[in-house]
Amino acid sequence: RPRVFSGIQPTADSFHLGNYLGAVRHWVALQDSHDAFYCVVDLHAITAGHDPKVLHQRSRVAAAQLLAVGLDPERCTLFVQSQVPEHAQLAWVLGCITGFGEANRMTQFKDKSQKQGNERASVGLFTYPILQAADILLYQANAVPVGEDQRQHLELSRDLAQRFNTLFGPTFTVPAPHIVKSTAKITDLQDPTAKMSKSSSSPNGIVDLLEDPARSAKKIRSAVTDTGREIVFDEETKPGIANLLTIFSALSGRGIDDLVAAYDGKGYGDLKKDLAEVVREFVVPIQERTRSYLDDPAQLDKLLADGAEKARRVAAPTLLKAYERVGFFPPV
Ligand code: AQP
Repeated sequence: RPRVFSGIQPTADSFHLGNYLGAVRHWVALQDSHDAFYCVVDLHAITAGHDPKVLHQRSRVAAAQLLAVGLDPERCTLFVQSQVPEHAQLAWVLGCITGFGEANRMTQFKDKSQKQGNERASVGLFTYPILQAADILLYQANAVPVGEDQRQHLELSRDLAQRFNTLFGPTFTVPAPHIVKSTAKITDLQDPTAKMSKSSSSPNGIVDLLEDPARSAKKIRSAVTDTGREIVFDEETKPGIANLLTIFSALSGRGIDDLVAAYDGKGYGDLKKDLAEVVREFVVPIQERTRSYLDDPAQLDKLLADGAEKARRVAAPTLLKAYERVGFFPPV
């Protein structure tokens, strides 16, 4: 079976609809057709400053949410990145074949470092995409389900795989992005031209999976739309309505055309009210399941440790091969 790998950062108390619709929903779907490895990337989560206790808890909550939305440890390998040391080990090697200018062209680094102030941005934030390449290449992944914002990082992973293979001999599978266009960029409810983002959206721009659905309803009601009245799907002229229709369609399984026809003659208020209800129905069971996983942290930690052991069975031989290729001694 082809292999997939993807990761998500435990940088907030909850995932948002962008994370779910852009990426995690596809992780769930790919479990049956692929040999799937999914990771809570806590090494990535410390690149912009963090509180250790908060990070630890967020990693657990992230894992619990992934299980709650449908990842099944019997059908995929779910683990926390820091329990598999090979990620950091391979990242060093890949960093040494990455050009400084090449890394400097990553737009996510430019955006995030600008926001933090260039002097304060960490070297870890700069090398983040190299660690991400290591994450993917360690598992010889054929495909990587992510949102549109990760396309450039994926391109770097491909370049590094090809470069390593050329320099030192065939070692890594060259991974392809798996980006599902219709939901690849869920936008901020308050700024429908920007992506919904844990770190840069305002709280009112994000719908979190674990928040009170009454709160989500309020945010959806106050989502920025245009001054028109007609419900049509047009990302250029009506990005706010297009975003609400995209979310509605993805969560309900109804086609966009079907929704547009159903709301013919109705107003934005009706659409928003019904979408809030769809969101509520979707998140309530997820919240219940998340809570039940978190009720037994020992069991959850055990499940993650088992996942890490399974992951290492693939990661360790890949690292060994890469070490041999570059002339290192094997890990003892
Ligand atoms: N708005 C989005 N639409 C579609 N997909 C999205 N993803 C994130 N935002 C959207 C996808 O979610 C996966 C996990 O994201 P991440 O935790 O690695 O961080 P990110 O991509 O940087 O997402 P955020 O929410 O913007 O977090 P911060 O602000 O912490 O950086 C990825 O596959 C991503 O594409």
